[in-house]
Amino acid sequence: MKLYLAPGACSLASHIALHEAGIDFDRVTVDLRAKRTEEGQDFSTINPKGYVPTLVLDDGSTLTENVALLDWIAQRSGQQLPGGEMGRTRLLEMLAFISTEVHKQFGRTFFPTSDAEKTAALEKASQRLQYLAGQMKGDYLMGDEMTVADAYLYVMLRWADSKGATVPPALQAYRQRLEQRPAVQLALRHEGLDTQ
Ligand SMILES: N[C@@H](CCC(=O)N[C@@H](CS)C(=O)NCC(=O)O)C(=O)O
Repeated sequence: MKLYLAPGACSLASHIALHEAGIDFDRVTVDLRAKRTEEGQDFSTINPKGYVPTLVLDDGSTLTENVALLDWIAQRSGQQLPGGEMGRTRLLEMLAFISTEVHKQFGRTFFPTSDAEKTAALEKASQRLQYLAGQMKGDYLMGDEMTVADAYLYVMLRWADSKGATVPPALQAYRQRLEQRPAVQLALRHEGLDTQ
């Protein structure tokens, strides 16, 4: 199995979740501007959408979209998902919120058409982080155990810091807790990142 990633990009969420799950995989770094892999391949031949994360499974099939990869990792490992009859549904609800309501706002700050657009996006992202801080159910977003949603939110918190969104104190402490985890440290090391 191969995970195509770019350092510090949203693919870091699946990278962390795969390590948390103890799943064996190879990593391939993609230059997102040139759309080439470190192996010299034209990335569009691997994922015509042109973005990471992309997971090529052992049967050669390709899986894309953060929500799908994170759900697949949770289902495959039977870990990092909340329990109970509604566990998976609640997980998908959380992943969809992070993807479409938080990630999307940060996406607008990477290539804003104006300062006003960037400010508006950061304001929305800050509001949504505030909402998530109020949703925390324990040490992690969905309870006392880490789920794949935490891996995704962790990446959003890194972006929030680098872009200047407001991160509530509860989420700052939560980020530090996540950074104590060996799987998070390993993924950061592999991507050449630190905890700042
Ligand atoms: N809808 C996709 C979006 C993924 C995405 O935004 N990936 C970014 C990195 S965080 C990317 O590869 N951008 C390069 C591009 O779109 O050309 C998902 O949720 O997986």
